[in-house]
Amino acid sequence: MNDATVSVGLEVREVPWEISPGRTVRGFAFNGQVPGPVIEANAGDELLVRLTNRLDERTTVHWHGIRVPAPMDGTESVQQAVAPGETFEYRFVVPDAGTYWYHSHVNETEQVERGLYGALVVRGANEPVLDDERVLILDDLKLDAEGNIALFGDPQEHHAGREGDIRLVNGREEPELEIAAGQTERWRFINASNSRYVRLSIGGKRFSIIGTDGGLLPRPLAATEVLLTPGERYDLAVGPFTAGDVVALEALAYDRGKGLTATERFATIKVGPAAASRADIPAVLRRIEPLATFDAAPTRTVSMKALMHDGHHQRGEPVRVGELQVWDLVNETGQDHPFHLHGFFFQVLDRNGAPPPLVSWEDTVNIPSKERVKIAWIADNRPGQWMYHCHILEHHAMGMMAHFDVVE
Ligand SMILES: [Cu+2]
Repeated sequence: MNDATVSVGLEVREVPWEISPGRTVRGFAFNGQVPGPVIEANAGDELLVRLTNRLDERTTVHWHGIRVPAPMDGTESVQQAVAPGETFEYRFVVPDAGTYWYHSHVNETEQVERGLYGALVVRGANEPVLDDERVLILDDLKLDAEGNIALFGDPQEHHAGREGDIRLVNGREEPELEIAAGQTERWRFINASNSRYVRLSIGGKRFSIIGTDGGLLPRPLAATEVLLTPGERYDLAVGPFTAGDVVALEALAYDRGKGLTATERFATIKVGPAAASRADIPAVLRRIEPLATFDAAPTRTVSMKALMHDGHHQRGEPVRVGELQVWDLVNETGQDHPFHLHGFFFQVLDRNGAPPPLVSWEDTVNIPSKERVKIAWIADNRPGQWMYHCHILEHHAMGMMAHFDVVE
């Protein structure tokens, strides 16, 4: 593959966002659409994004999961937020294949809820062959009695996170999806919700998990459900189905510490006439070297309780380039928190006393209430200021975050 430059213009402005036929809310959009355009590149390409802000408020774009240089991370600690009428140029290489996303990182609770998010798909040289591929961005929306996006800053949301009753796939309320019988497709799922956990089920049918946040797994993993917390991605090989089947794409009941939810539908899958399949998913997808063993001693403990209660301006100890980090993420609180590390991938070593079934690269991991998750990572040579935070956007806004430096 020849490394190329992919140039994209992103204009942010207010738009009427039609979430279902005849039902429109006041959205914020990249290039007039929610989600924003799918940005596609090959691993090694340079991405050049010219962001123009036509909102009445400041904004930035964070490239969630991409190993960008620190000044390109899109947070207010590494750049000045882009003022109304101004432009900013993001320029970086996308080194790793996978399903990523981009989203606002200023006044996120409102800007992301109003639609400032989109997918960034990076392809590698040896991708499995499937019959088709689609990006499915899951989201929800909280409306008031008049059908407008509900006011922001409800004190209840600070603690529990903002959840709405409208469930969206690619910006549309409970759409119908079509797939040909006999075919197996790659569905790249992204959870762009402010705080909704999605315990995803496809009518209870079996699928294969082939990728997570940081690209392909070592091998496909059969499953009938997968938990997508805010910020996370999963690539699934879905199908084959039988002609005439109608299957619900839904979230199963889950309790993230605010009560057990009901099973809720995101979309309906209608299976059309059969088509020939060329899907070929190899038994081995790629090789991932483990960074550390299951029982590696932690080099640092990160307490979700401290992160949640100590408020803004927390600083973690610096991280030295090339040094193994083993972080024990401890959640003493009464609710789950999705922990997101900016700019670097980690491997989960130990989830409450057991290793995960496969080694994988992640940038976001759920830390269930009263549990602990041990992760390992090594900073490659991208010094600068970085951060980690809870990806429940209301928790992040409340200050559930910390900055740290990567130093040479
Ligand atoms: Cu949280």
